[in-house]
Formats: sequence, C-alpha cells, structure tokens
Amino acid sequence: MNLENIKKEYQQLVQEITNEKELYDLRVKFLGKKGILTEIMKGAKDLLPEERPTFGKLVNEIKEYISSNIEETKQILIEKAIAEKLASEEIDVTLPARKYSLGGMNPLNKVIEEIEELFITMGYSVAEGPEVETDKFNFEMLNLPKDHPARDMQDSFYITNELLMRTQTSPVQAREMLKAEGKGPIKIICPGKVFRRDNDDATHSHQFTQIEGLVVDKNITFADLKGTLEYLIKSLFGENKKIRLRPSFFPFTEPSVEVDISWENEDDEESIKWLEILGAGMVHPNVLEMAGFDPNEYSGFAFGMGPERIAMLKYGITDIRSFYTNDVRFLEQFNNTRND
Ligand code: FA5
Ligand code: MG
Repeated sequence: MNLENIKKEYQQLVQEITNEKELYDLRVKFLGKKGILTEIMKGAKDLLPEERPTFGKLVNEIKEYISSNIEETKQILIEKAIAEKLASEEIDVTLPARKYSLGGMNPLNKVIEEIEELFITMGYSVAEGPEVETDKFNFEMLNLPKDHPARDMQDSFYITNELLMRTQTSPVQAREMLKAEGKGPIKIICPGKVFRRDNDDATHSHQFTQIEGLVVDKNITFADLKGTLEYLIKSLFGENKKIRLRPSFFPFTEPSVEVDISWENEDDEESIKWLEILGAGMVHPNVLEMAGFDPNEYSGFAFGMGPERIAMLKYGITDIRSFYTNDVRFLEQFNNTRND
C-alpha cells in the first residue's frame, strides 16, 4: 500500500471516532504489532539497499504523526466527556427550594430548662447522678431498708440484686450529702431520667423525668419548703390553676406532702380532675444521719417533681407519650423561643 494512502486512510477513520475504545482500536489497527505500519516495514527487505533509509524515514514520520494525533484526539475525547457530564448534571439554582418542616424544642425540655433557670436564680446549683444505681443509694440511704413495704411504691427494673435502673432522682440527694461531708448549706436540683415498671397510659410512662430538689442547712423549716413550692407553682402556672397539697408518705421525708394541680373541669368543685406533679417533705433525720449530717444541727427539705406532667398542664398536652414519639406535627406546635 502506498504510504500517502495510509496516512489519508488514518485521517479519514479518525474523523469517525466517538470514544476512547474506538480510538484504541484504531491505534492497534495502524501501530499494533500486526498493524498496517508494522506490516509495511517488513516489506523494506524487498527494497534496494539505497532505497531503504528513505523508506524507513517516511514510515517513521507517519508513525509519529499517527501516534501524536491519537494522543491529541484522546485529550479532545476526554474533555468532551467531562463537558457532557457537567451539562447533564447542571443544577438550576434559581428553582424554588423544597420546604422541610422543622420541629421545635420538645416542650418537656423547655419546661426542664425553665425550672432549672428558676432555681438557679434562687441560688441552687445543678447536680447529676447515675441512671444505673445501686440498691444502697436508690433505697437504703433513703431510709428504705431491704424488704421495706414502701419499696412497692416504685416497682423497679433490676439488673442484678444490687443494681437497678433508678426509680427516682432522690439517690442524688444521698450522693450530694455524702460529698458535703456533714457541712451545709446544700442547695441543689437534679434533673434526670428515672425508670419504673409502671403501665404506660395517658399520665404514666415506664421511663420519665424527675427533677429533685434538696436544701440542707441550719434552721430549715416546713415554712421554707412551703414558700419554695408556692413560688415554683406560681411561676410555672400563673394564677389560673388550682393547687392542692395532700399529706402523704415517703420513707425519706417526715412530714411529707404531695402536690396536685387542677387538670380538667376546673370550674366545678365536684368533678374537678387533679394531676399529681410532685412529692416533697422535710428530710428524715435518719437520712441526714446516714449521709453524715448531724440531725440536731441540720435540717432540710426535699422535693421530686415530674416535668412531663408539668408540661402537660402548662401546654394542654393530653397524653404523656407525645413527648417521646418525636412526631414533627407535635413538635412544630412548640416552634418558638424558650420562655414564651
Ligand atoms: C418520688 O419519686 C419521690 N422520690 C419524690 C420526693 C422527693 C418526695 C423528695 C419527697 C422528697 P413519686 O413516686 O410520687 O415520688 O414521683 C414523683 C413525681 O414523679 C410524681 O408526682 C409525678 O409527677 C411523677 N411520676 C411518678 N410516676 C410517674 C410515671 N410513671 N410517669 C410519669 N410521671 C411520673
Ligand atoms: Mg406520688
């Protein structure tokens, strides 16, 4: 085959190339081991010796031409592929954006923060304790020896004989008193999760939150407790809600009270419905003593409230389970700033 024709044939074929695979095949066809130019070089042996150098030179020139043209073509193909990909993936930033619904701060957390802030302004500090608690702190240090019948008030999730999911935040009281080594004053609140084998219904959950409060100092009286609870309840509910203080029993306080807030039928004394929000009392001398405080020198009060129920009363929520399901339709109703 004539050398000029080979070049022309290449030039024609390269025009039709649309991808790298075709280009590779074209390279093999012309430059490969069994390619056209390799075959042509084999014919050199039939030429006269003086013709061979010129022939060889020409073949090499064509080889180089094809080789560099293939490289160029390859670059063009790559750039074209990138341009096509970009064009197909183009994003129209002027299109209107899809709206995602945002939830709001969970009303339970709002209430917890509100209560924390309230007590912090009264000089309390925030303490925490473990959710997996020992029998000693959850019960014994709170004047509830093993086999004490009042343990039934808080049906527990036991892990071992000595370890359980805490049923109340009161063990933090004992922990903090021990830390204070018999010296007051102590003024703390302790928010946290608690666990009980209660059946779930509109006002009970097997896992819920409590906020414990403890004040230990010289000359603390029931009047201090009453004043603190009244201030708390007024700040939380304003004047609209009716309040009921009931004498009650806790092994770790004496005397003890429970506080109920009007929930339904508030205008009719006969059919009014109450919801219990907290238990409280004067710290039992045994509890002070076990935790290293001299009950002749020190006295104290304590309370433990359920912020879920407080949030239910405050925001008109009728089912405690709404707090835990994270349904945006529920949460977005509270999509506003904290102390609204
Ligand atoms: C106690 O747990 C005591 N430790 C409170 C206390 C602390 C008394 C310090 C004296 C001194 P009680 O079991 O009543 O008490 O629970 C306290 C509050 O937690 C209740 O008033 C209620 O608001 C809330 N609560 C109790 N059980 C549940 C439940 N299953 N689901 C939701 N809230 C609950
Ligand atoms: Mg109770």
